[in-house]
Amino acid sequence: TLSFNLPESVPSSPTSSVFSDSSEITMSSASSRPDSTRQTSADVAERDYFNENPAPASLEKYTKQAKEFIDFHAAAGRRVVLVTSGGTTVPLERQTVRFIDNFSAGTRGATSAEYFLESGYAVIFLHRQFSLLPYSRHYSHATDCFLDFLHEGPDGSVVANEEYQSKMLKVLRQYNSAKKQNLLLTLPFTTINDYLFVLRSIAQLMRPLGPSGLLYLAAAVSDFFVPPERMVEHKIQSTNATDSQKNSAKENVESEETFDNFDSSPAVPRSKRLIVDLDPVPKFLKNLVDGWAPEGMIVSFKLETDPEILVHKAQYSLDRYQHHLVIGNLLSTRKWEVVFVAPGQSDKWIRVPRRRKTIVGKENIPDGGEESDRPLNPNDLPEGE
Ligand code: PAZ
Repeated sequence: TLSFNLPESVPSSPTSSVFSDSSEITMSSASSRPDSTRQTSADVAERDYFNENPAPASLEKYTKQAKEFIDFHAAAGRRVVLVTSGGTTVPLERQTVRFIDNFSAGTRGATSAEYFLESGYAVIFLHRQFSLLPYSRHYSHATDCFLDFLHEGPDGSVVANEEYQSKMLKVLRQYNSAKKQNLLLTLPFTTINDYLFVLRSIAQLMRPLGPSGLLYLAAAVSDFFVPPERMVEHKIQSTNATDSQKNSAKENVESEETFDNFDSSPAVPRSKRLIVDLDPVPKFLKNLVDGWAPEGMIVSFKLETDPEILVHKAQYSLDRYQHHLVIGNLLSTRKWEVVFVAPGQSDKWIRVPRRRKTIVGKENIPDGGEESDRPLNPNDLPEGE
């Protein structure tokens, strides 16, 4: 998680610096926006995707909640950040029994949201349902069960265990303070489709905020999905037990005919395998930068597993989408180090010692963190995480 050193007031010009001294990265509004009347391939992809895929049932409700939240904080001159967090699912069936998922627990997003609140932002937390949430994250996944933090007091009340009390009180106060001031709006999603619809809607609502609206895209978003025309209604079957009921003998062919040597498991007839055919999810970062929130400050994340390609991919993303900052991280070291890749800046690695558990900004580094121009070797890390 990164904590930003922020200016006291909402910036009035489209250029503002939200990073501290040597971590400073100047964020300026993307300069060369395309002519708004011209239809680009990104516009066509957007139109097609949002026409062909069903809007989630919650879209209207979330849009209304987000609008009220944004209007409320804009009127108070407060900066607003949209933090996206957690993984998106890719359903394989309309009545979904099976889906593809990814590793993300929402640690980055939930922790970052706390730092943004501490820095004076109002936070819209668009997160994967049941992933980590700001404040409760300290307890929800920290032991086998949150009840391990509690015991019964002599008078029959529920009491926090002695060793957790001071930290729990601090976290509880921060949480209550955020709630009381209406500074945190949490909106859950599950599928990639829910995520994209709500992201677009909120990003568009943030447009009037200009550069005091920050989009911090930490969610692990699927690159592939099953398009609606190829998605089956019911649970995919693994046997032909229902074929005779459903079909004539013609369709009830489950035989060696469909056997092939298509891949490395020819011992299993193709008809018995589940072959999943996915389309690419359109890359909507371009649409977000150019159309949904063109004056907003946009920070995206790039996750890789191969250290050799991380910075290149982050740079590629920045060149392609022309936004303000890409934060790169490797799966194996993401809790201890990240790299900042920003226009006109040299790449900057920020890391903390493993025991610290979060990546923070420079102010918080002195107890052991450091900055450098090269990544850690994941093999050098101590055992543990
Ligand atoms: O949720 P988490 O803390 O386990 O992981 C965070 C993260 C690695 C998903 C995030 O830092 C990130 O890189 N998000 C973008 C992933 C992507 O390239 O799509």
